[in-house]
Amino acid sequence: MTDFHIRYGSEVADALRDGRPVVALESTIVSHGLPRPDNLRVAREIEQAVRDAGAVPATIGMVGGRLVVGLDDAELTRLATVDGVAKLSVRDLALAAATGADGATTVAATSAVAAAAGIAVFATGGLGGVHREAAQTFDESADLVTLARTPIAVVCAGVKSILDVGATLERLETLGVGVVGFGTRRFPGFFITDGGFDLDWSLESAEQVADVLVAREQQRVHHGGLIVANPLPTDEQLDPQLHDRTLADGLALLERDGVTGKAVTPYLLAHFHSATEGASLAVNVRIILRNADLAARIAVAAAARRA
Ligand code: PSU
Ligand code: MN
Repeated sequence: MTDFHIRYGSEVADALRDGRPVVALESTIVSHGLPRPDNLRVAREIEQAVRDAGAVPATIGMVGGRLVVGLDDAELTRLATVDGVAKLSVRDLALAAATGADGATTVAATSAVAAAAGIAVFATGGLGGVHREAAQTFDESADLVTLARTPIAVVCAGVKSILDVGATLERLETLGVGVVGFGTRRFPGFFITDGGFDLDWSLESAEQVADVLVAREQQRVHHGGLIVANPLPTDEQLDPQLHDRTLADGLALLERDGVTGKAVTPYLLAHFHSATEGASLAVNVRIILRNADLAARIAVAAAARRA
């Protein structure tokens, strides 16, 4: 019989067995979110940032139909460089496995797989959310509903301003997903420090975030996710005026080219990267590296509390 079980990288398997800190990483930002050839370099840098902070990176993806937690360098290279890598949400995982596909996991799929693997912390750039035309299109990322039922802490820089940020926060509240600002009470806007909305909760240290994870485990009441919103310092954000201009142009191009559905996020990201001549890419990379570092520190603190 064909074996579709999750395959673990050996380093990840050892760390999970020994209760050492592990941080899950997604592959959609590598295959669809960042331009080649920078994507492979950045993918490796993200893993290194996790290691530098004392945790083991577990990049998750699908290679030839096999779901892998802890891609090795050859597998990472394959997902970063070959054409036709599918963008996989949770609902696609079994379909892609049965058809032997190469696939990159979104925040939704990565969260679900990581939680199934017993990994409690996940670092990414930005979350998917409610799209601006959602009142007509119903386009809301499966990231939201998946986090409602998945016990994982996702470190991100909020949601991109290409989305309807206010509506996304409302949906997170409805869905029962915890949201906390790291060192801030303002929800970050990915490329920009301040996404324009207040948060109810703020924490100042990785140890405090780890306490939230422990509290949830001990209370056994809330079984959903926690979004740890980690803003860029203002001096590292994309120039807000450049950001607003680029966004307005990108939304107009989206309309002109008739781009819809799951192609919207990659399309707008590519537009930002080309229209800002790399400035948004540099900011995007900084976001991910900072989030990888914070996620690793949270995983380290959580492992120490469980020991
Ligand atoms: N945010 C980024 N880069 C990305 C994504 C989000 O900065 O590449 C990806 C993530 O994998 C996220 C997905 O889960 O886009 C959301 O896509 P959709 O809106 O189709 O659910
Ligand atoms: Mn969508």
